[in-house]
Amino acid sequence: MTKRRLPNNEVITILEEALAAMEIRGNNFFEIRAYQNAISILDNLTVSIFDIWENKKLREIPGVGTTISEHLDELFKTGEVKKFEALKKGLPDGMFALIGLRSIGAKKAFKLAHAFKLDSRESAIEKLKEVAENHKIQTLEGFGEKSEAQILEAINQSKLTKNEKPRMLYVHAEQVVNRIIMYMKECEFVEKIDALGSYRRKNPTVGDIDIVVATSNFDEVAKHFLEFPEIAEVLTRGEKKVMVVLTNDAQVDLRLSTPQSYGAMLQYNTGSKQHNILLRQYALDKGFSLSEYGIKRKGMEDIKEFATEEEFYGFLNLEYIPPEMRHGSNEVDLARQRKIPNLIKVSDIKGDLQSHTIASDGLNSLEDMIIQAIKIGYEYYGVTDHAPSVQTRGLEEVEKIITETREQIAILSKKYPEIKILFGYEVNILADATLALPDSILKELDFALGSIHTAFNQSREEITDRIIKALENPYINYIGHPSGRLLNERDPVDPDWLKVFSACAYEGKLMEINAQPNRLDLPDDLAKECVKRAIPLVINTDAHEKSQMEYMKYGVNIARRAGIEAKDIVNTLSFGEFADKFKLRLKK
Ligand code: DGT
Ligand code: CA
Ligand code: CA
Ligand code: ZN
Repeated sequence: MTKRRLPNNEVITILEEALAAMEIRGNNFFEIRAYQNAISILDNLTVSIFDIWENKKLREIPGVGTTISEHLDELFKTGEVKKFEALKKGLPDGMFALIGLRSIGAKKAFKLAHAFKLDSRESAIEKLKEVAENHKIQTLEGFGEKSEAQILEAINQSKLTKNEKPRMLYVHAEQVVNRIIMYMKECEFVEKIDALGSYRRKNPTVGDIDIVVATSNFDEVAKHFLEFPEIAEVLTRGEKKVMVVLTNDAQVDLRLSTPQSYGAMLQYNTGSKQHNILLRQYALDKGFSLSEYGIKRKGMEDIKEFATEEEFYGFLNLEYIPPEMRHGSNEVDLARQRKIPNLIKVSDIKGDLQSHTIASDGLNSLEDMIIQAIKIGYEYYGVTDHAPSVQTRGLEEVEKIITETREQIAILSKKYPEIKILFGYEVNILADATLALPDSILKELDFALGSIHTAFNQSREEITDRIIKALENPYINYIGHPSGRLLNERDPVDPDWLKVFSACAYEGKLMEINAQPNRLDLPDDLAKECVKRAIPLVINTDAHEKSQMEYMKYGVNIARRAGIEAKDIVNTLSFGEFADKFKLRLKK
């Protein structure tokens, strides 16, 4: 086989299958754990694992030891890993299609695939569904009626949520969650209520909405929930759990908990699944087993309950881990060492450095935007309309627009002395890697950002070159929405991020976290890479109308998911320090 640039998800699948095979073969406990850790960490990367390998930096990733990095080396060089192939040899192929299903681990997948001769990945789930519906699973040794029902539910659920429906944007989930919570609070038996899962972890997109209620009257709360006017279909109704689909097609899982064990319920259902796996391993080493009801000492009957999550983590001798950090990467280690970062908050933000007005494609006047920035309490505000085109308007005309905007800003600065108004432009990085404005114009501005808005499907080399050339221009302060992704619409561009970030650090430039809910760009893992390299970040709303200046919180969510503190974000600094780090060129 020839060398091929494997995408991360394929690398993860290969490792996951090897891990499953090891579990069946009964490999040594420490080896299995090392794989689980490595998978968990690699699964959180957007930076290409292949690129890291090519740059000989695999060993620098925490959790990737010598053995695993050697196997990856073999994988990238030859297209396969001999040891993995040997491990999988003789195992029914269909089992590998089953391990993604909820509640099915490697051992169950193997038993099922073996018993029902699931030899092909393609048909394994379909066939399993058939035997479950014909009640053949419950007759298998080690399986019962209950696990058969669970398997069927897992199959149906994986179809409902993961394959057929697009994931909701976080903002849309937020609106649904707010309506549900408001409605549920009308019921007197609801003592506490929270939305958990990916929503609580502030994932940019949400599959289904998980709601948990603390109550002493399960029955009344479930009844009240079933009368929620937006319900279109009830999928299941159990004593402690109700699953429904709403008229807008969102699936909602409601779980009920006693107030005294609410903390464990919160913890379990917040996830992520990978975080729970790591936490369970950590607890196991201390002789504890975890569940949604509490913590048990191994071998004992008594369960210790926790009303709050803080107590739950505290009992395990861990610092509290904010939900946004529960990726299943190194957060349990950090909590053990009491090194959980003090995550940035939206109230730390002192200015917004990307926004548009009626001068380009925005809906409000510059003055309206400034008034909004003052209302929010900002110390500084940067207006960054799309730069007027020199090609269509001519140089002289563009000069004139800049002079007029300057005059307008001077007047508004006098009128609103409580805020510093900064003049920038969003400048297109063209397909040939040049900028849409000449340097003679760019240098008239207080600052500028370079953005890619066209030719997204160029080759990796071309995209890399475009971003780096923009960073090399002395008048560009930062790159706007660097990956260009539009959630559910357009994939991110795929430059060599390691090269891009090296150039960014070398030039002393910044990267943006764009807070538009369908962008959230840089994504959290790339933002984390920047902080590692001491590249300052700026979080901007890219508001196209004044109400969108409230989007800042969505950008802050991404920074929190990246484990970022206020000090790493330039627009948390007071104006003097900000101007310095942002390399503002104040023109009068
Ligand atoms: P989503 O809905 O696809 O956006 O992602 P989540 O994280 O909300 O996943 P979901 O709704 O399937 O489950 C909610 C949480 O419940 C999840 O984050 C962790 C926990 N959980 C779900 N399935 C499992 C599992 O098989 N094992 C463990 N340990 N925890 C699970
Ligand atoms: Ca969910
Ligand atoms: Ca769920
Ligand atoms: Zn833009």
